[in-house]
Amino acid sequence: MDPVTPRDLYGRMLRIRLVEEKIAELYPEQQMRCPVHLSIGQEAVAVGACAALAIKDYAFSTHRSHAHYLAKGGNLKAMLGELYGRVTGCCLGKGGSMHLIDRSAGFLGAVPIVGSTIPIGVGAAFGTLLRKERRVTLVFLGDGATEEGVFHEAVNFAVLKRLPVVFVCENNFFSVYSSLDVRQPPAREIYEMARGYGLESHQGDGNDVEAVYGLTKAAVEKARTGGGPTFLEFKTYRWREHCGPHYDNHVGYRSEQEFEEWKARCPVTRLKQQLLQQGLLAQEDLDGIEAALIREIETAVVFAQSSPFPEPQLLGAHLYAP
Ligand SMILES: Cc1ncc(C[n+]2csc(CCOP(=O)(O)OP(=O)(O)O)c2C)c(N)n1
Repeated sequence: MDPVTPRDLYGRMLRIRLVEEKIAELYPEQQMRCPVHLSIGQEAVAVGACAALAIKDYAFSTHRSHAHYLAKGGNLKAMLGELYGRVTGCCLGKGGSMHLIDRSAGFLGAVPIVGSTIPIGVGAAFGTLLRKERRVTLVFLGDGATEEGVFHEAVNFAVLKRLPVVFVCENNFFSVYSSLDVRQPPAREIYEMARGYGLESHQGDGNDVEAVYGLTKAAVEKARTGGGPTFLEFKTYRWREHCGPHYDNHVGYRSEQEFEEWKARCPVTRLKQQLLQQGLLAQEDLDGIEAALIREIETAVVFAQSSPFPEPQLLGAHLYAP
């Protein structure tokens, strides 16, 4: 694996931010007909965690999949093609935003059913162990997914079989409009609950990409050398509405003050300021990185928008394994 620099981490986070802001800008045109769950504000978890993986390692995601897919190296054109429902999409345009997959990048998939990729990821890890591959599987999940039965069954099995899995829980405090206070006991931290299953478990700052990278790297190395699974909880915050391109603070499920406090801790701006202060990058470098990303995204959008829709006969294809 190549060494990862703070500059890389910054570029990867900014790329995801700009891609999702572009999606938010274009979504009201109603050409993307699938629901979209944006990770704007949460980029550090996706980037820090995936930077600790090798390409051959596996990652699994959720309904909020764009950042995970891109951070693992998923193809941007195929992602946007999928959101536009075009045949050039990673699921031939039949899946949409919540069914991203790029096997060449080890991104084995996202599924909209909350919690459902946790057992799929654990199963994939079991397969790598049986085949004696030195691959690590990383499973992204939300705080809400820890309330699903499959979470508990899958974590137990991973511990029992000492599987090479890293569970990365993005705790953004909400399941749609329901805060953690109305869903889980107040004095219980998610990572402590997971620890009860007998696996190493840590909590970290999900808006600090280097902290995420450090904790995940240690967990990945442990998994690769037969040390078994680790659970990591990263607290972070989603800026936009649960599903869609807009802001929804007016609905009343969270306060404007809370939102502003988290926005002030933007993971992208935070690393940018650090890079400038430490003299690792100058403003011209930052401008250059951003301009190149904007060009890449514009090209990918044009590619997706000008791709054909799938032919009707493709509708029934790929439903069953050959
Ligand atoms: C089994 C199941 N129950 C309910 C839903 C509806 N739903 C979609 S996303 C979501 C919230 C999940 O919250 P969390 O796992 O914390 O992820 P976040 O949206 O915060 O990223 C819910 C309840 C679903 N897709 N699947």
